Amino acid sequence: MKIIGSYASPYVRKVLACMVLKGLEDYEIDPITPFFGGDEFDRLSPLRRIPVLIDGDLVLTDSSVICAYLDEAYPGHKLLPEAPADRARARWLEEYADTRLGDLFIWGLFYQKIVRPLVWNEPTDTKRVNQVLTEDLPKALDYLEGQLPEHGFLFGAIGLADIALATFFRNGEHAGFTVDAGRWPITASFVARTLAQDCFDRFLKFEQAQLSTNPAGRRQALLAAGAPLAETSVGVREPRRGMMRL
Ligand SMILES: N[C@@H](CCC(=O)N[C@@H](CS)C(=O)NCC(=O)O)C(=O)O
Repeated sequence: MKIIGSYASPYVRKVLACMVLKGLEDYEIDPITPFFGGDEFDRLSPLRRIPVLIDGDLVLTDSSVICAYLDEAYPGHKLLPEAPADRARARWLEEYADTRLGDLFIWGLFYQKIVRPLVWNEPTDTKRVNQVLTEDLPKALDYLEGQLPEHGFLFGAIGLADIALATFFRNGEHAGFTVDAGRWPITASFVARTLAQDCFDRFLKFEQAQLSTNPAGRRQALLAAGAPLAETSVGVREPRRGMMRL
């Protein structure tokens, strides 16, 4: 199996964590950021987004589609609970995470504080960051505080919904955000517990190698950290704008 996408992406991390739970550990990765994808990336990922999963002849994009495929195509740990109402709730929380937490943590914080200055040489939109930190994220955390379990995971054993939610908080951490445990104790402990699981923890060293190096030194740093890098890449040197947003 091949994954295209950076270890620093929450959606890539979600897929990799699900692969660990399914016991699918034999993979190679082309850890590009979407803005550095070339023409071949365009062909594989029509929305110019990561992750892409290549499994034999099958090429899939979108983390939710990929995780659903992995759960249906491969045996082992079930990513979704059995009961229809639980399955529906798990899918909703995955959708809430991908859409709303993605908007806040990725476009509102991580993109503003890390990608804009580094990739585009543009200043952080501090007004947007402040709006996220003071109004939008607190509202999302109020909602999660009423949804998450005080102990353990959402539906018994750890699964897709837990992973889909927790992954965004890792990007929050990379952008300097931590949950205020005094105000949102259930969410803070859920996030800490979930991110401490091996299916997340094992990738942290690759994320750090990815984020602490410039493009010239990145491949070497990732190899030194033990990342199973693909021999070839669909990456290019000059960044290209995505098609979904500016
Ligand atoms: N719904 C997609 C979202 C993927 C996504 O937005 N990935 C980001 C990287 S974290 C990306 O590729 N952004 C580039 C863009 O939207 O132009 C999924 O779940 O895979």
